Amino acid sequence: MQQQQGPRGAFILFEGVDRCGKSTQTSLLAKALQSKGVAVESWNFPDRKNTVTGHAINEYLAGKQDHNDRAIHLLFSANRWEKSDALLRALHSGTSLVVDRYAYSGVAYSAAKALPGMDAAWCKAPDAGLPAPDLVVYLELDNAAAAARAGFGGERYEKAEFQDRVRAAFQQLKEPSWLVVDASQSVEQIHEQILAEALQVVRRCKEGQPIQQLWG
Ligand code: Z5A
Ligand code: MG
Repeated sequence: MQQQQGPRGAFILFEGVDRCGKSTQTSLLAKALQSKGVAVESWNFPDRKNTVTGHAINEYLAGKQDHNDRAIHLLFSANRWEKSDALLRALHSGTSLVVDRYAYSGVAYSAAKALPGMDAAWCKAPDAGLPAPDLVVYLELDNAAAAARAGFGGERYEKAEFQDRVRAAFQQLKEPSWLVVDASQSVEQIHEQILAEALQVVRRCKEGQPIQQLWG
């Protein structure tokens, strides 16, 4: 993987269980950074539209197509690898990326299935070497608060009991560097906490902080 020095954009990632507010905060942060003159794009994973794997993933999540559990895990990972060159190009061109879900969701949702031979170490392996985010914002929301939000859709993983296991899997993945935010606060309160940290990360990346690799 190409490693360049010099000014670059920042890779800021939102993770968390369903309905914790990732898409809401991704969009707010991208707009706020843009209004402060930062070149920024918002991305989300899985990319269901612009990739070879996206159609298969979409059919799987919609429950229209079944897949072997290891195979679908590898497809989600391949979906990230498919976008990794474009992701690096964007960062090196000076564009910051605000990203909704990435490899941590990949591990958490697959490990939550608790299948023999598919522990977190197995789940992490195919994503090793991907560009690592410069900041992971984890939106923490408990069961009761999540349940009070707009209802689940009809997708495969949108079941309360499964979401509990996903939450537990995220707890295992948490790293000390993550910005953990109480997602039961108001949209604006959450946004303000994240914006301050994001601006510092954007500054450090502009100063040439090197891009790391997962799970290095
Ligand atoms: N998946 C996987 O298995 N493996 C992988 O590698 C990857 C993903 C990358 C993708 O779903 C699915 O793929 C997901 C994981 C799996 N499976 N599930 N389940 P997605 O990301 O496309 O899901 P989504 O439709 O965007 O839903 P979400 O991510 O669960 O929601 P969210 O983005 O976190 O929340 P939101 O849409 O911003 O907000 C939800 C609602 O709450 C909405 O009505 C908001 O207006 C409201 N909201 C937001 N913030 C607040 C606050 N602060 N207070 C009150 N209400 C709020
Ligand atoms: Mg979302």
